[in-house]
Amino acid sequence: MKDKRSRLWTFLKKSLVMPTEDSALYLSTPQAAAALGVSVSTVKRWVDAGILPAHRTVGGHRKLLRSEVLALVRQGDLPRGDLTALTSLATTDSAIDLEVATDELVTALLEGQGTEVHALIRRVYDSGVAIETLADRFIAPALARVGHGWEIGTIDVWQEHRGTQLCAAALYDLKNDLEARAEKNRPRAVGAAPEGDPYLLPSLLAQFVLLDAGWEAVNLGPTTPLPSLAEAIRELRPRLLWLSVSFIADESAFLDAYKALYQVAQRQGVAVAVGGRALKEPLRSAIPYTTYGDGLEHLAAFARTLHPRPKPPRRGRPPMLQASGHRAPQHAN
Ligand code: B12
Repeated sequence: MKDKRSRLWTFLKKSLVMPTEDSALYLSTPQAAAALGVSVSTVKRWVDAGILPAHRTVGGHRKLLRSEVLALVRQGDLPRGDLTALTSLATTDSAIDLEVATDELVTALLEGQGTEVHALIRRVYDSGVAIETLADRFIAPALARVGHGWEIGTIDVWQEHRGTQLCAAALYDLKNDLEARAEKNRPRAVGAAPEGDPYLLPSLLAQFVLLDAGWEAVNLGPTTPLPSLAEAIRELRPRLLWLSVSFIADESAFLDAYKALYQVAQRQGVAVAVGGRALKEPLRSAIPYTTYGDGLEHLAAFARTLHPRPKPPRRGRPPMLQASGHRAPQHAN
């Protein structure tokens, strides 16, 4: 236990330490070139053209704010090279080991350590891990282990509730980052978990995956009556509906309500993405849908086919500029 704690603290100290030196905040042009997988002269050209925000040292060298470059890479506006150069601890640390991070998250969730949960989730996100990977390979496996604790009787239901709330609070903090990069005229998605399904995180994470993929994503959350979700489709006119189903109280009532909802979606040309632990065979083959996924990586891939992100600029050639000096958004809708 002591060993686990000390590993947790080493991990967290790295996350919580505020960088005081320039080297922790800024990238040199060779570091930025390695991170983006382009040549140093390309980085310099992009800086001079205003594509990459940069600052000058007293000696006149270009230096780039690490967090700004990371934000641009996340937006899909720049190529990805070796992303470890972009993490705030890149000078001393290598890429995140998701298995180690998951162990630490389980400990923090079971002990109810909100600050640690927050720091761990933030650190994984800041390392450049995609939201869908964070969901499928970090949060979901950590909670599966919390659920196992309940199954074997080492924890109680209140600890499951507390763990869920701690994850949700940390995730809401990332939402501001995702919303800050929202583009005008992005397509809309609406989603929820059905009536009687109390699970908060699956639908919340589906929303975040879609926000990160450039959608306006409206999450109606747990226990949403399906006729009301149909009303929301009529009113909000989304291009995509997601339904996350973790618990079904009455299967035949669910089937009837779901089929009515699907008809509304179909009439309005809305794609329907479904998933969640309760949609197992044979139920899944009894329902119509546009796409089904075991995980949110599948939802992200599907969302990208409906609304592709802009292509990264070709190596060595800067993209088109707006009058402001920033890259013109290339979304069609
Ligand atoms: C937290 C929790 C609860 C909390 C929920 C709190 C809340 N507000 O959310 C509470 C305490 C209410 C609860 C209650 C119960 N729970 Co519970 N719970 C969990 C726990 C620990 C975590 C669930 C979670 O949030 N996971 C995180 C999400 C992100 O992961 P996920 O659900 O796997 O979702 C992934 C995929 O399904 C998919 N996905 C999900 N939605 C969508 C949507 C789309 C479009 C796509 C493409 C993909 C997709 O991607 C996600 C990310 O990878 C799980 C353990 C586990 N293995 O998950 C047990 C678990 C689900 N619960 C279980 C049980 C038995 C119960 C109870 C019956 C008993 C109890 N524990 O009190 C009740 C039933 C209540 C009810 N009416 O359903 C069992 C279910 C066993 C089974 N055979 O199904 C589990 C597996 C625990 C266990 N190991 O036994 N639970």
